[in-house]
Amino acid sequence: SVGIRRRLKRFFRRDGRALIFAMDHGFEHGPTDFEEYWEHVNPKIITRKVMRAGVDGVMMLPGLVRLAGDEVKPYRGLMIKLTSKTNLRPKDEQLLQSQLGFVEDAIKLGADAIAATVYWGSPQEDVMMRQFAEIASYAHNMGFPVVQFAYPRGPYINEKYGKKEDYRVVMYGARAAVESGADMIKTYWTGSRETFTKVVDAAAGVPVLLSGGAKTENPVDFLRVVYDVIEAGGAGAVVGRNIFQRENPEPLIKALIRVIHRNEEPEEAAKA
Ligand code: FBP
Repeated sequence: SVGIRRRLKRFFRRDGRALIFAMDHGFEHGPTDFEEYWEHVNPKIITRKVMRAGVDGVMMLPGLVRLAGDEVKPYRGLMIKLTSKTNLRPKDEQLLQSQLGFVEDAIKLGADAIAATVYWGSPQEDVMMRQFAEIASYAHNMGFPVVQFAYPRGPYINEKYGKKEDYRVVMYGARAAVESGADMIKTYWTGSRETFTKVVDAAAGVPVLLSGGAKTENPVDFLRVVYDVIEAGGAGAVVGRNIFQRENPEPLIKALIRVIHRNEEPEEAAKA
């Protein structure tokens, strides 16, 4: 629909690419993720900083949007994620993300897109698939795009493929996201440009965004991954820890923007 297309454009520049700031870690990993630079546990402070540095959009759970949503500039994308899980349970019981909010409330909070996670390959895949279908159906009917965090995960994947970042399962997750109705996909780095190209191909034109991952000590290492994502045809990145675990995230954000929107080489972008 026109509504979906218009709202998608709030995230992407004319080049079809985006840098989105992610901050659902206080729920998903726990506040310890902010201990590297504790001031950033305050969503208003970090959101103000990342907006000033020039990110294209922000992703948060509903409660943080209520606290810090005013810091997201009105012409930038606001992605509200409606599923999560805590890190308080044993790892093998964390293979399900549950719904913690509703599309209607996210729309009232100003969402431009609605996000939900599916752990493809998890023993609880069925629950998340149905949850995603319900969220997507409601959002699409209201004219809102839906983002799927399409993460292959679970014991069978580890057993058969060795790791969840194997391109065969990452591209499978991306394809499942497309076929289940996602308008944007967020997924893992597969380790090489060649394999990530296959993920992008499997997504058949639906934008694929990189899920940032743990902070790299050397920012150039992270820029290199994002550079390869772009070269592979990816649409950009959704980045949390690499941004908020630095006291001053501005230089990295500016470098990421140069890599994503100007195709600059990582070393060059880091110097500027
Ligand atoms: P990062 O850039 O910090 O990896 O953030 C992206 C993200 O998907 C967050 O939205 C989420 O909280 C976290 O990663 C989940 O990571 P994992 O599932 O690996 O624990």
